Amino acid sequence: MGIALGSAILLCFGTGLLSHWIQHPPSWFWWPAHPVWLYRVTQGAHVISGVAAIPLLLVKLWAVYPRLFHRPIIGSPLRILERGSIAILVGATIFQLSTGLLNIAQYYPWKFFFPTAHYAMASVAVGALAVHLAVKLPVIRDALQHRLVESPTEPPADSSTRPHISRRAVLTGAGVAAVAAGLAVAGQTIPFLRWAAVLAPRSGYGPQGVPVNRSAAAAGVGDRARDPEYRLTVTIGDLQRQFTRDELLSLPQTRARLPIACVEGWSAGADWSGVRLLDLLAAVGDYSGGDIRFRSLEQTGIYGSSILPQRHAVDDSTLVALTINGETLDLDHGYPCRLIAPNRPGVLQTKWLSEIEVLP
Ligand SMILES: Nc1nc2c(c(=O)[nH]1)N[C@H]1C(S)=C(S)[C@@H](COP(=O)(O)O)O[C@H]1N2
Ligand SMILES: [Mo]
Repeated sequence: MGIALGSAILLCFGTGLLSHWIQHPPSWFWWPAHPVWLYRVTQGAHVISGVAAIPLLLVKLWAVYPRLFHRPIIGSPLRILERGSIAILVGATIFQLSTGLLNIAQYYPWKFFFPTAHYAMASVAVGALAVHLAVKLPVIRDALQHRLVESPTEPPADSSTRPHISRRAVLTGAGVAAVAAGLAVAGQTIPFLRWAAVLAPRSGYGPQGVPVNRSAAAAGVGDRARDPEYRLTVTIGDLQRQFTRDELLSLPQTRARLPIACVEGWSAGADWSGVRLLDLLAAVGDYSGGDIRFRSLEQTGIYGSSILPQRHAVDDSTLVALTINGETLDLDHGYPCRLIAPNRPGVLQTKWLSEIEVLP
């Protein structure tokens, strides 16, 4: 159980850290534009491993909870360290898995900012896990070296008050539950498993075959997005130019097949067309490199702007998209135009663009 749970938690931690770095890149961090589906896979793995860890954690807690009442309750410093780290590990893990589950259901019954709290608590959980593994190393080594034998006639003393269930039954049950839980969300990332995605709120189809994260009405941009006076402002240093949607359509159009991969785990591929970012910049002035800021008509909220690293900006498939799956972009998908770039988290694919600016 420990190995299965630990593997799920470490996979979840690693992919979560990666997603955090992509969204808040440290100076040393490097994330490629290709393959375009990589973030889709890592973030899908993040959510699937997190959800699969829930039944594993429950079974593990069920298996060990009688030890909570072992004497002495406090004991030696080593024992305090052992039990203290388990308390922190269990608390932090329950926090991570339950808030993560509520987040993918888009239900936020709390006051704190989810990404910050989830990121901070991940360090606590993994730190406590490291202490726990260090303290238990002798037990783990022993358990892995010796084949454990079932002894249905002689249940261990501390389980005498509980019905005896064979190890095999517990492990099989936990495995089935973990696979079922994983399957229940996997369909939002893996198309042929969509039928099984009963726990995946975004696995259904939205307009033009792609789910919608935040609608134009929710973002309060409907009127300005449809306004005939709409302009997209593009700035490179001292140079600035404004484009109507028709002017964008009159520039050379480029097509790209790219997924939207939401941090919440759902993803969907789509055929996009619009103006290649490099072509748009060339219509304004000389782009000599640098990161690029995209601002939305949506001015409130943290998803109203995003920064695109130069590596993605120069990629041929990075578009200011005007169509999706052969149709004019739906208002909810970002009409009049939106950013779509390869191998990026959905939160950074800014919709309802109003300004694009090359940063110094
Ligand atoms: N302006 C703006 N752009 C946004 C968002 C938003 O809330 N506001 N949500 C982002 C998120 S979290 C995702 S997953 C994608 C989803 O794009 P879609 O709704 O077209 O599928 O849009 C991104 N772009
Ligand atoms: Mo998202």
